[in-house]
Amino acid sequence: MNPINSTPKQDGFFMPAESAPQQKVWMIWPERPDNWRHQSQPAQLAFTKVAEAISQTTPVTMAVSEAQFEQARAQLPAHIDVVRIDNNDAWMRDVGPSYVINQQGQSRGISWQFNAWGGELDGLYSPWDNDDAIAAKVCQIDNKDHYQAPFILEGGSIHVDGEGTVYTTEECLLHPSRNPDLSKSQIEAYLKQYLGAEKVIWLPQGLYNDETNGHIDNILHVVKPAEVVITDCNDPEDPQYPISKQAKAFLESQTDAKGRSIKVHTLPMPGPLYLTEAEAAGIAPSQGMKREAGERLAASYANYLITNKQIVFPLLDSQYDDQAQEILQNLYPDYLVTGVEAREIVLGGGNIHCITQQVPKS
Ligand code: KQY
Repeated sequence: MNPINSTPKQDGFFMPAESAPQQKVWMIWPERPDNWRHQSQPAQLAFTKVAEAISQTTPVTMAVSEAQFEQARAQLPAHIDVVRIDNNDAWMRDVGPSYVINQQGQSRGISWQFNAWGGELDGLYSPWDNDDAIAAKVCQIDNKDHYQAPFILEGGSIHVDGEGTVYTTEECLLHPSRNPDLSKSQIEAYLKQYLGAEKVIWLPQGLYNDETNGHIDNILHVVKPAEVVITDCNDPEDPQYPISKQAKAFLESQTDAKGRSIKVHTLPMPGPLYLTEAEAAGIAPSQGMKREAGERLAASYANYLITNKQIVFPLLDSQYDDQAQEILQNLYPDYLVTGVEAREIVLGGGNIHCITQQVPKS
């Protein structure tokens, strides 16, 4: 199917909140030896657990390379769909389509341009052509029309409230490795056109040492319109401390697309967590990704998925997991809140929100 030659806003489409009803969730089976240790087996188990957790409320489709197809089919429960799609890594949030809907309940995908979080300047791997092609393939498999956006963006660098507000970070979207030829106001205009939005809220920075250049989805999630939750930090000596304090103060100074003040909830910061010697030893080194023992992990409970009245959140630190669960259950009182062991996912540079992409019901 050819891309549509207009923008979602021109056609009356907008990106719905993640809490809107979903038809399914897409994921990608991990297999890169320079990102996932021990031939990706521990990561494959973690992804299997995430898929199983989501499938309690929402059907899951796993995209898998030809080489890994038999392995994935054998390991995943029969009710998880498995389809062959070539890939360069396993971050469906970033390489998959973001979806928009209209008032008639139709949905369409958006294929953003993808350059592996920074291309030749700052990217994590090369080539990335298979990843760049995934969004259009996913739309084709699901029989959805799609837009081809004329600029670089990863799905994890945006959050929306479904009522006209986009949340993003300057650190990522204004990074010279993304769209150096576009000004902030040009990027903002594109976001409004493609997400069908009216207002963009630019957080200065994302989580400390996040190799995506500070994706919003690793520091903040939208609970409901005019309510967000961010990762806090209580140690003034920690580099995350000023980032979290600035984020909270900044958000509280803003109003959303409908003019409402924004209420900011907080989640504890796990750890701080670091890559261990044993973990580093299991990863095949490569140029783009820093995987040295002692490296600070960009770990955050805010990197959770909302799917059909369920929250699937990462278990990262036994000292704080229960507290995170309780906070999320209070924020989403009528939701099933499911924690999944996610150390192996954070070792790859992201978490549950980053490895999933929801398709809205249409
Ligand atoms: O969205 C994400 N957080 C993806 C992280 C990619 C890291 C690649 N190693």
